[in-house]
Amino acid sequence: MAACRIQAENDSDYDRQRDLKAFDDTKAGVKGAVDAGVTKIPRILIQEQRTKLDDRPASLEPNFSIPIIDIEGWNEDETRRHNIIEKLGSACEKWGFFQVVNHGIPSNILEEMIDGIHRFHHQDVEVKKEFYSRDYTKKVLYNSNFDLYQAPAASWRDSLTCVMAPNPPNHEAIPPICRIMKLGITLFELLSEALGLKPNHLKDIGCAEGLYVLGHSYRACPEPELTIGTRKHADSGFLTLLLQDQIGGLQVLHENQWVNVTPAPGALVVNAGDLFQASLQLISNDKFISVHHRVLAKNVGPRISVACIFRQHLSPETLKLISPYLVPKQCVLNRGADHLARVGVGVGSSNDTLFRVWNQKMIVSWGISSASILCTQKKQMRAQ
Ligand SMILES: O=C(O)CCC(=O)C(=O)O
Repeated sequence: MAACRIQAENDSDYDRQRDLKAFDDTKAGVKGAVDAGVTKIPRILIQEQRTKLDDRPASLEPNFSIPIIDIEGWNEDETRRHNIIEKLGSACEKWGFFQVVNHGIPSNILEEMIDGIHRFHHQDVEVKKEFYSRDYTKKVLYNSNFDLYQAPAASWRDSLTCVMAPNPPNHEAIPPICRIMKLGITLFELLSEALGLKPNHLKDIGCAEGLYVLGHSYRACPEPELTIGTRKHADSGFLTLLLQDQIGGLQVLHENQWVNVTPAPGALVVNAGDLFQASLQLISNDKFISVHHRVLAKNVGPRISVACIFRQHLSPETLKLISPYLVPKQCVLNRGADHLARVGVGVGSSNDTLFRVWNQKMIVSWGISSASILCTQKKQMRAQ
């Protein structure tokens, strides 16, 4: 049935750009389509190019589940701290993902975060339209699919985006986010130690300075098998702390199998991003991995999640230098060594695929794209 619909829609005169623009112009996102009563999902949201891996069901193997790590008392007793550091290190090495419980953020704050995002998405479209934008220099904006015009298929998801640090948007401080930053700093401290570094190392190289928050809403979908909530990707930043409600749908790619990240009450899901893996490469010899994950569309919802991503936002005033770094050859080929020299990055060949940064400087916004390419190469190598 699903295959028939995809085939029938494979006609050559289909004007996808027109449909994308019409969808974007509603400024109402996926919720708008649901409110309009769609029973068949719009074509722009159909995942036509699926691979066998995309369709593989989640692993039922009982040993395959994301580690849940209790960090209560991490700062109270040396043995306990050591134990926690070992567990965090091992989770980042084997999975690139873990869930953290007893992290000190009260459950009512977590519930309030979920409710706040739900309330935002649930508002009248006329109110939300004010925020609808694709201008990513804005600190607060809402849209459906940040990559709507680039992705092979749109995802069944609307998102509110807020750049919370540095320089939070100009209104009252938001306490839950302050707590997320505090927890992030704690994790960076423990993860530094897990790598045998000084506790402040990751904080000192700037990992905890930028915070980018995405509040997603995944509506109940009439044809979940034809689309996806969030397509397979790895995060571009250093570390992501994700709060999800109890509906589920998040899956992690582990040993070539999709594994459900089953919601655990009060837990935050944590994963290392591309920038983390790449910037630690020289120090940790690829110990911590940034792995692919995705969110399935479901026929129940709305599912709400809040992704708090530690990374610099791409605005000039927040550019930051980090070092040392490796630049993938492809980036050098794409951008040109002259361009790199102009932005202060020297390159020289170290082997066939990687170019080492000579003057040990890297601009993070540049780093995000090169880190992604570097990590994609690594992921491909791991999959072979
Ligand atoms: O909604 C989720 O559970 C995951 C979202 C995600 O992967 C992202 O925002 O990058």
